[in-house]
Amino acid sequence: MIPVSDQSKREVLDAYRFHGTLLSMNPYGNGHINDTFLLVFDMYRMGRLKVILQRINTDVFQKPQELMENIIGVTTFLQKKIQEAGGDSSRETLTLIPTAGGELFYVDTQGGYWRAYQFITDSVCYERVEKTGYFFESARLFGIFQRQLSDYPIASLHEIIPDFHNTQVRYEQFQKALKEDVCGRAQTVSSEIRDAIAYANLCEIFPPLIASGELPLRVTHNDTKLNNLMFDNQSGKGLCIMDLDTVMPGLLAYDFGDAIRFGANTAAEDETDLSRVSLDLRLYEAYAKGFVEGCGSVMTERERELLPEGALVMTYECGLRFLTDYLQGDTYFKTSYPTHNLDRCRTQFALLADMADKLPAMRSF
Ligand code: ADP
Ligand code: GN1
Ligand code: MG
Repeated sequence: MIPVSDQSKREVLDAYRFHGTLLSMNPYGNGHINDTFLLVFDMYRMGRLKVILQRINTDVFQKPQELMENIIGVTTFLQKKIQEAGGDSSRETLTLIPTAGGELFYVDTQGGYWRAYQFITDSVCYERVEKTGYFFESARLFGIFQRQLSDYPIASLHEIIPDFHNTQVRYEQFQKALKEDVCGRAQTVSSEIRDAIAYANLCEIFPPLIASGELPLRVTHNDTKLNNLMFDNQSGKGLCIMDLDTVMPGLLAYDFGDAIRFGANTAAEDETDLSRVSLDLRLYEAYAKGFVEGCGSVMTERERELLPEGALVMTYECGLRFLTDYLQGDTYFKTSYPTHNLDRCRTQFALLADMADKLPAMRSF
């Protein structure tokens, strides 16, 4: 993606014609994909108002109109459900802000796609699990999200990134990147390549279960990192699920597994001291309880049994994706330094090795 230019910023601000005086517009959050900005406005006697403005990553999301159709569909559906349940839909789900012309996204003259969301007020987003109770809460909320979307018209969703969690396809993409080795990096990552090959049998777990109908495809989030949800400041309860770009048909095990991969790791996703990386079984158990409780009767017995496998497969797949991106010259994930993707890959494979040892314990919960 080309960097966001001042010209684009001016255009998008013109298009939205937000009320109030703009006090600041700064890059915000730690997402790996979109360009996110926090805008703060002085609303005269009414204090300050925050807005999230995002430029969609169109290298990753090549059909941004379809992406926005999904998001409009899902947020409208959730708003209705939340209101019917007596909730506050402006805090419990995302609300798109229209442009002055009434559109829910804006295309600048450089072809950049922009959208604006109301900032979720009185809430906090965590990059790491600070208390076990928060992790339980995040799981419960992702489970409730599942339940809320259980009657969403699945066929109306565009498959925004085909094969997003098709680990077999991710493996093929890794093999292709390895063969092409466009940056000449393959020779420096032989140990990671060995790991990628050694765990490749994980690719085979889910496809037959989907094909046989043993596991149903549901409307899943597919990117359930802890920093994709907000907690209420006052109660500490899970409040709002964000980053709806990858809402697509998927498995419950994917949503469960990706959250474990990120949140139940005793170290950060890009930790360089691998001795600090492991699966925290207490956090695993808390998440499993919260997710089962949140999903309620939506989750089948077979889906529950296969949650631990979801954690292994999602961790493996993410490691593969970081390695593939490293081999391809860091074109997909945002990185802060040259070996960032490699460091991320290493943590995922280290975590995976620990998960493989702890699989019996994970299954016992
Ligand atoms: P990415 O796809 O790049 O991960 P996200 O949609 O997850 O982008 O946004 C990045 C970060 O911005 C989130 O982790 C969160 O901290 C913050 N954020 C996004 N939307 C909102 C919102 N409506 N209110 C408050 N914070 C938000
Ligand atoms: C990306 O957008 P973000 O930072 O929430 C990625 C996820 C990965 C994750 C790894 C659309 O999530 O699939 O699991 O990075 N999102 C996309 O941290 O590829
Ligand atoms: Mg995100």
